[in-house]
Amino acid sequence: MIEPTRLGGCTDVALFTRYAANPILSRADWPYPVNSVFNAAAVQLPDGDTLLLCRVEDRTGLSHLCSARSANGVDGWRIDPQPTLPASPHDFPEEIWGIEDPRITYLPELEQYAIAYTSFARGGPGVSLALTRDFRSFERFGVIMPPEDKDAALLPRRINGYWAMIHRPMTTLGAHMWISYSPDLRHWGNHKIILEARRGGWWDANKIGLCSPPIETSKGWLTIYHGVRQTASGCLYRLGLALFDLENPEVCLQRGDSWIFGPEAPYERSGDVHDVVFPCGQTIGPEGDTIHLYYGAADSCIALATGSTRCLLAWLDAHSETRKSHKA
Ligand code: BMA
Repeated sequence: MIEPTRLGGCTDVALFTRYAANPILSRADWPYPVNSVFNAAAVQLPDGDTLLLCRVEDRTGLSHLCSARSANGVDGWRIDPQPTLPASPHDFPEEIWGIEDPRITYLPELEQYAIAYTSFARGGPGVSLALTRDFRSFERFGVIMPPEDKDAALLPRRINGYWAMIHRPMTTLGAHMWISYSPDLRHWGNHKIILEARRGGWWDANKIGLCSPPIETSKGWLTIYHGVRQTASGCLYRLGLALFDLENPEVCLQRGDSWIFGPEAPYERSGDVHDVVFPCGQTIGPEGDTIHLYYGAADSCIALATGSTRCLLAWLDAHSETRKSHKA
């Protein structure tokens, strides 16, 4: 668990610093022909390597997942020579149009990594789950949240005896973040809204969704989410912060009032889909504070930005809607 030791000395102007040599991975790096690589899950493996499980869109337009490993998490990526986790529509028809946007959570109780990802078929996007120990063989659970649902990640431990998963169903209520619980990772229930998209002119009006898996800190689950604003020239994807209670993650303790990161660099502003920053994973530095945030940029490449857990918590203290309703 990460302790916020010192809350002073943080700049609230730039909470994340882009890596100077961004993007760190793009289609030119791929060992087989692809259209784009983006929206990667991230995890630090026991041998110290950073593993990115990248969404790769091939030239059929459909996506699969492919691993890239690096000793420093920045360069020297070793990319699997073929798809690591291809869609498997024969056994899982909900994957007929591919699989997308994974999030990885290590589950110490099972000594396995849980990968929540979007499976895409005629009914729309749903949430599927797979477990793995090594990112080479996978136990696939199939679809665990039916369409339309996406942007899912598990919490790393049970809450009151149940696994917990944050996800984003589309309902008649809108595109809000929900939490659901399961005794066995297969059967999910007790669904509750935990954070709502705001309305009107807000930066996170229209749609919100979880980005990377929440970070466990002593103050709560520090959560980066994306907010979508529809404009006359398309959607703008930006990032915001919220903090949820450690033992009752249905309770939003704080929600930032403005976005903390948005498309500015050329590789974020222009690509297959303009004006998108979309993180699905992060690793935490050995000192327990530095966040290495891996994000898809403009649905075309993978970029890296670095921040501080301590500073994000300090910023939330200064800029959140604490004690106000988290609804707009
Ligand atoms: C979202 C997801 C992401 C994508 C983003 C922008 O709905 O599908 O995979 O990066 O749109 O196109």
